[in-house]
Amino acid sequence: MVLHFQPIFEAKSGKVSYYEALVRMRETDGRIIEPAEFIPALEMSGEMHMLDRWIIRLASRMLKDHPQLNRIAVNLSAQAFKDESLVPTILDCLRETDVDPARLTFELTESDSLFNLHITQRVIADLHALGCSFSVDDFGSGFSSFAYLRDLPADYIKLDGSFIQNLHRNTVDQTLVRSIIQVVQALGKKAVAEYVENQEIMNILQEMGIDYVQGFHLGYPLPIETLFNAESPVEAQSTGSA
Ligand code: G
Ligand code: MN
Repeated sequence: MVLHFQPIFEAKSGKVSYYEALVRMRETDGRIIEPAEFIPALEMSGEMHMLDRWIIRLASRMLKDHPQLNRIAVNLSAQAFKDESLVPTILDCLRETDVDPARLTFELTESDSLFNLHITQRVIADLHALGCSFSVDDFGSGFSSFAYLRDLPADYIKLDGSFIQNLHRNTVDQTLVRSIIQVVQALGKKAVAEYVENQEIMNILQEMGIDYVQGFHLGYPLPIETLFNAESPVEAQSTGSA
């Protein structure tokens, strides 16, 4: 297992704000396998929390060894949130590495967040008490209502990529995304867009006042060895206009 890091940019300044840690499996022949191919098996066998723990430990070590990583968003599974040892594990990793908790954000998908809202609310409160932040992933893909969004003390809401991918040619998506951004910001949270795949999408999102952007147009997920060599400034991000 390896972690790849994909940059997430602050839309206004065009600067990298943080990185999402994405887990990959590396075959002995060097072939990279995407999580969709191995996570379902881990979930079915009830071993997903082992991976969650491994990722938290490795992410903390990476933060310690690579100050340039600034902050990392780590994806957690629904199982992790039901696991009583999650918060102690995080605390343990942070203590061991002496990393500032503010450098860790935890992401949970919308559907997993809402599966048991009370547990999620409690874990978010615990994470906040440690000094970490929390992000809802794939927002809009499930069945959540605005009431859930209001009651979830998340710091970041990441809009599902399916709303973003065709933003430049779908006016319905434009209307939805604009209103989600408004609601998210009215609730005092930050709006993040994933799957920004071209400059047209980027321009539309900037005009809508998005807070953070992520996607293949801006930066691919890369192993730490190549991450900082490959990064180049992204066109028109800093201008804030089309
Ligand atoms: O659905 P979810 O948010 O979990 O998707 C994360 C995956 O999406 C990662 O494995 C990453 O490689 C991939 N990804 C990241 N940026 C883009 C993008 O711009 N377009 C597409 N199609 N996939 C992306
Ligand atoms: Mn994610």
